[in-house]
Amino acid sequence: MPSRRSVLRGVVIGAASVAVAGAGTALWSRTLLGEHSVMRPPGHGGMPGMDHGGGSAVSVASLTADPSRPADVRARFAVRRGRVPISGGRAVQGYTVNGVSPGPVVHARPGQLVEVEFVNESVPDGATLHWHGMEVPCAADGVAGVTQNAVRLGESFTYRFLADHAGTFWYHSHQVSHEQVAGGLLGAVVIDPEVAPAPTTEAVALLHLYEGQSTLNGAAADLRVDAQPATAVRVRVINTDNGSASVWSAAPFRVLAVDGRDVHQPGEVTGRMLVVPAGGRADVALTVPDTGAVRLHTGGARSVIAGDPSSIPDPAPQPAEALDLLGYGRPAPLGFDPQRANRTFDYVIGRTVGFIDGRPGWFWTINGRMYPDVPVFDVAQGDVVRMRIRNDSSEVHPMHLHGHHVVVLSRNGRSATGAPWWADSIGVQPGESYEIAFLADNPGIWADHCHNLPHAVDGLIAHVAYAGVTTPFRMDGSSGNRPE
Ligand SMILES: [Cu+2]
Repeated sequence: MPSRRSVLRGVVIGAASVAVAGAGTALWSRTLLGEHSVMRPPGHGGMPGMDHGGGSAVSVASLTADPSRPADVRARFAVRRGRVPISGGRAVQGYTVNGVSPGPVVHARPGQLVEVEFVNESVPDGATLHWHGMEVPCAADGVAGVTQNAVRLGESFTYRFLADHAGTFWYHSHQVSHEQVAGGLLGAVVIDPEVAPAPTTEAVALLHLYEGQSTLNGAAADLRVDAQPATAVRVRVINTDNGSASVWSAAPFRVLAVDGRDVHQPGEVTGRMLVVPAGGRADVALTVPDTGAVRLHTGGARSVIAGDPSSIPDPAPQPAEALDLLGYGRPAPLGFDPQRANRTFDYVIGRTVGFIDGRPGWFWTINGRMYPDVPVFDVAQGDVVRMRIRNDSSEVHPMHLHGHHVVVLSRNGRSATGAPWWADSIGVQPGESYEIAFLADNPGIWADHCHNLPHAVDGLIAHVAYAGVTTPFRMDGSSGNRPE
C-alpha cells in the first residue's frame, strides 16, 4: 500500500508536470516536505553533512556557553502578539518584547556573559531569538528547527552567550521570521567598547517599517540627539527591513564600523551615500557644528539630527553615488590566509518555477537546485573557507551567514583594496558576484540565507554544517518549526 503522502505526491507531480512540461522530474520528487531535517531533506537517501565525524556526533544543543559560569548581564524578555503603539504614527498589529517594539536594547561589554530568558506569553506560532551578527554558540543561535524548537505559548528558553566583540548587532525571531520580524519581534544589541572614546555621544538608530510607516527606534519621527557643539556623534544604524537603506549627510562622515566590525582607518566621506543592506549595520561618525545641528539621513524618510535641539538643518539631496566599501579604509591583517583555503564553494542564486511543499510559485534556486534540495556546505573546524556568491537573478539579495563574519575578497573580479571588509550581511546586486572567505571557528549548523525574508521563505536558504555536528530538531511536522 502506498502511504497517503506518496499518493499526495503523485497527485502533485501529475499537476506539476502539466504546468511545467520539460522541467526535470527531480524537482517534483520532493514537493511535500512533511517533517524533515535541514541535514536530511526528504528524498535524500543519505544524510549529507551528517555522521561524517567518525560516529561521535555532537548535537547543536550541546554547543553552549560555559553552563557553570554565572551571567554578567541578565534580561527577561516576554514576547506578545498584539497591538504595537507607534509614537508619532498609528498603532499596528505585530509583536512586542516587554511591551514595546523594538524591544529593549541589550548592552554588554566584551568578555561578559549575556543571559536572556525568553518567554512566549502570547505568540501562537511560537517564536525564538536569533542574535544577528553575533558569533554565539550554536545552541543560542535561535533558528527554529535547526538549533532549537520554537518556543511555544507559555514556554521559555534561555539564551546564553559570550559578548566576544564590541559592535552593533540586533536580535529577532527566527520562527516564521518573514512575518514576526516585519511585525516587530526584534531589538538592538550594543556591545560597548572596553574604553569608550571620551567626547562621543552615542545613538542607536534602528530602522524599521511598521506596515509602511518608516520609524527610528519605533517612533515615526526623526531622532533628536542632544550633543555639544564641535563634538563627535556615533550613530549605530541598524537596518531591520527587507530592503537596503541609504545613509547620507550634507556634512562629511566616517564609517567607523560595518556589521559590528571596526573599519581600519576609515576616511572622510563626502558626496556619497552609504548603502546598508537588509540586516546590516553601520556605525557612522559625524561632527556637531559649532552652531546648530547636523542631519544624517537614514533611509528615505527619516533622519538623525544631532546638536542643538532647537535647530533643524535642511534636508540634503541624496547622492547618486554610493561609497564602495571594497576600497574604503586602509588594509590590515585578516588573521587568516584566504589563499590557503581548503574548502571552496559556489553559491549561485537563480530562479525557477516549481512547487515547494505543494505550493506553486516562482522560487529561488541555489546552484540550480530548489529548496530543500539545496547544498549543505560541509566544513570542518579550522577550515579556511572561500565562497563565490553569484546573483543570476534580477533582484538584490542581502546574504547573511550565521555564526561567522566573512571577509570580502573581491566583487565582480575586482579585488578589495581598502580595510578588511568584514560583514555578516552583504547586498549582492543582480549580476554581481562576490568572493568571500571565512575561518570555520564556530562549530555548528549555520543558516546561510537571504535576509530579504520573503525570499528565504521561497527557498533562498542553505546551511554551513561542521563535520561531526548534528541536530535533533526538525522542520514542520508536529514540532511546528518554520524558521523562515
Ligand atoms: Cu533575496
